Amino acid sequence: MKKFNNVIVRKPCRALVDGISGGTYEGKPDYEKAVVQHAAYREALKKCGVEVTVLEADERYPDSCFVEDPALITSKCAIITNPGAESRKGEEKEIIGAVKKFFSDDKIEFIKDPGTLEGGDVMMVGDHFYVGRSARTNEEGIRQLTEILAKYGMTCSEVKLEEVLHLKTGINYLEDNNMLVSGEFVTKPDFEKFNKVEIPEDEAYAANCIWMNGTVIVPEGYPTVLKAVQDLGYKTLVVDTSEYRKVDGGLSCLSLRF
Ligand code: CIR
Repeated sequence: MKKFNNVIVRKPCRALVDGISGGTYEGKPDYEKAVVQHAAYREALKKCGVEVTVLEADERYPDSCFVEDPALITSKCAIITNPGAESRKGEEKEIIGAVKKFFSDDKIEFIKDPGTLEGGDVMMVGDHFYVGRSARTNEEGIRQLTEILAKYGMTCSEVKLEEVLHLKTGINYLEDNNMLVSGEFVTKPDFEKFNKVEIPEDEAYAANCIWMNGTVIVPEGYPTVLKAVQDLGYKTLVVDTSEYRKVDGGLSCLSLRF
């Protein structure tokens, strides 16, 4: 079975209240609550048998706790991305140090201007990567990613996004051919071959669950999704992400898993 051994996270900063929000969810994050929720998230990850590397909060970047976006880590190489959102540009430089603890320089690749790409737009299914073309990830970013992956014997296909912020806002792979799908992804032909579990609209946020070594971490407050995941035979852990949701962040956004 596939196994993740490591996870990188970054603690939320006080500036999280100024994180980018598309306005889908009401309110501003409560920093103190976000801190408590982050600690619970780290504990849940540890229960799944991984070593958790914790980076300190970085007040210069309100969204910097969403470490999934400035890097993409595969089994063969790490790719430092180039965030498309103005206020997130620079986060990629701050993640390199942590990535270097796990990868030698010749296995660290970079997405460069004019290409932009955020890790939330990339979904790994074995050695194939689905990449969402979004407001954050452009054609050139996808071209560079495709070239990098090919160098390591891996493949990539583009998915056009119409409604969501990032690809993984609406679709997540749980291994074993199982995929959680919501909204625009329910009918996309790209994912026909998978066992798609359709997420009801009022629980769309919970399409962003994470598979961690046989256990699936599900956000708190989504009973239909929790039951659907349990019915697939997975052990589950529930983590409250209410403060991150206010700035469009989900469970996957908060970590790099490899
Ligand atoms: C942003 O808009 O960039 C953050 N407020 C949320 C990032 C969520 N990340 C993700 O989906 N991978």
